[in-house]
Amino acid sequence: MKKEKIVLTYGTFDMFHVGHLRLLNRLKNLGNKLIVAVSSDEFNEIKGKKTLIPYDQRALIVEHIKCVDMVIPEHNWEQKVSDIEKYDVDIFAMGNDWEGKFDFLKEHCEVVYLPRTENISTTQLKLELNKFLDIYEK
Ligand code: C2G
Repeated sequence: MKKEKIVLTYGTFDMFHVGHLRLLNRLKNLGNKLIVAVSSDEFNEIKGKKTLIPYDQRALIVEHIKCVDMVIPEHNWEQKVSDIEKYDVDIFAMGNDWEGKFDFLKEHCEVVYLPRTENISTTQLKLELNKFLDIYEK
């Protein structure tokens, strides 16, 4: 029986948007099982990232994306090697804003960085929302 090709990625996925979706779809196409580690609220504090949407809702949305097979929590920077071993991961992959940052994982599995989707980010969405509120909700 041919082993499934398992892909693993990590992220906050706050205010889920098409940049996240396009990444996850491309990641799934690298193999045939996609595991997504969603950053916990506590870990986002450590990352210095303020999230709008709490972990349980961010994880639930990602879990229901068609190309996602499993969601696990991301609690810290250090869990990646044990996750790769625990889930028998073949490919660790991230958007290329992380280019090179996780090359140390190459001794455990393939490491792939894919181009980010241009002109969309959670930060940009927040800025646009503020402009929208200023104009229409004053
Ligand atoms: N992404 C993308 N295109 C965008 C925005 C994000 O491809 N326009 C990708 C990022 O490159 C990342 C993933 O979507 O691979 C999730 O992005 P974030 O939620 O911003 O995750 P991040 O804060 O980078 O957390 O241990 C790794 C960290 O948890 C990654």
